[in-house]
Amino acid sequence: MTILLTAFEPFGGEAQNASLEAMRLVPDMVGEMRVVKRMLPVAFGTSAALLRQAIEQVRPDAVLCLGQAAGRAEFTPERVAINIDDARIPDNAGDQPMDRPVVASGPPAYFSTLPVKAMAAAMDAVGVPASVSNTAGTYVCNHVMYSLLHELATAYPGVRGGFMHVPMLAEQAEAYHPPLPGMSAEEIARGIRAAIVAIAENRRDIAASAGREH
Ligand code: PCA
Repeated sequence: MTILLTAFEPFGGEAQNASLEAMRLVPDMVGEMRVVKRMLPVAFGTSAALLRQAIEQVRPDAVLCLGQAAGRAEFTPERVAINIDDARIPDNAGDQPMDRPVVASGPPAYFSTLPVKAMAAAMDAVGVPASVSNTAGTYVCNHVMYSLLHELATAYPGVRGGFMHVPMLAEQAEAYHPPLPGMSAEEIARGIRAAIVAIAENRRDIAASAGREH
């Protein structure tokens, strides 16, 4: 089995992106999964097209896109992507869409087709905190997740895909006042490895509660 793993370049004035630094530490084989890595730009205009090209070249069995979530203390496999681009800050190309659909004729939302609950449980089991998230935001990460799931649903039936946000690196997080939660790149890579194993081992998600009141 092959998994396409993507991470983002730095954005928002940061010199690093935790997803990219951690992805670099993930080995090319994780259990039975061959891991093919690609970096995506933090740009509404080009990120989805580059992801589509990568899927066409690699022909993976599953796709896991990674992004950094400043302020989150846990790994958060995302349950859902919504059909909206609404940017608080410009992307790296200077684009700042407001209430623009990701795909004009697309459905309002797509659910992840990765086993998000099994991924969270597997990460917890190796000692990295994780929980299922019900919002990927409305910035480039949600844009990429929605674009991915639309592409898989329309052109690659049977290929599973989804998105996971990871915490910031400790050195990035320390620069904030008050400091944000952070982890080492090694620890983030450990979580990503556990998530990949869970994807390989769980064709269907586990039955577990991951609900929230808000
Ligand atoms: N995080 C941003 C975009 C790139 C990244 O790593 C997001 O959550 O949308």
